[in-house]
Amino acid sequence: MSSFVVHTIPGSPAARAVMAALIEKGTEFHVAGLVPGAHKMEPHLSRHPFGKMPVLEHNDFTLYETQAILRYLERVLPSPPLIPAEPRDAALMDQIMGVSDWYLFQGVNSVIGFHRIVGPRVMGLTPDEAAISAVMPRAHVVFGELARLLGEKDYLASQRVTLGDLMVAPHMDFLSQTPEWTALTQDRSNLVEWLARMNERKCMRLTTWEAVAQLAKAG
Ligand SMILES: N[C@@H](CCC(=O)N[C@@H](CS)C(=O)NCC(=O)O)C(=O)O
Repeated sequence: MSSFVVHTIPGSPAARAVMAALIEKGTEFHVAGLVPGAHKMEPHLSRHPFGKMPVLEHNDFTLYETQAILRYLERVLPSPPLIPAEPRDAALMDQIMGVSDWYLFQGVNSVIGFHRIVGPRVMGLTPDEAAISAVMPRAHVVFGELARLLGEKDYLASQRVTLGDLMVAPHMDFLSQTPEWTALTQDRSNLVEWLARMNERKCMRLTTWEAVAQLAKAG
């Protein structure tokens, strides 16, 4: 029987994208929960030499890097499709996945999400307001571009949900819980509506931090 295992610390937006894809595909999976710090030690380093999450195990196959995992899931679980058939929509989805990795995650959510949510919740840290302020100009560029790409559509790359939405939504859900969200979404109400649309989907409802913590406990 086919089995999917996601290795992660609960709360990881990247792991949430992978679990969301599995849920969109209607496929069962297990969460192998890591405690903070365990991702920098064996046995996790043998799964992921860079000490990050998520890692997907599918039977005897182990894979890391969120984009690679998402595209692998699309190949082994083609239905329902999460990559548009139309070449330009597919290219826009790829572009959005790149924006998510390089601009939304790195330098925006890695700073705001860390200082506002992960640091205080996991490490008892106080938010570094100067670090947050410093990334706000970049965050506005990212939000402006995502709002432009979304336009009047229901989803970021096409009228149907794609891997691009599944990568971006977990980061945006983090940011929506911070005081910076109001300024970042001012005059970008399409992004607020899109996130509400995403958060109504089962794939987001079943992968909140708390829900994943429960799944990790259940093994
Ligand atoms: N490029 C990697 C990035 C993975 C990544 O940075 N994951 C975060 C959680 S969302 C992580 O492992 N953070 C812990 C750390 O960097 O020590 C991917 O797409 O999978």
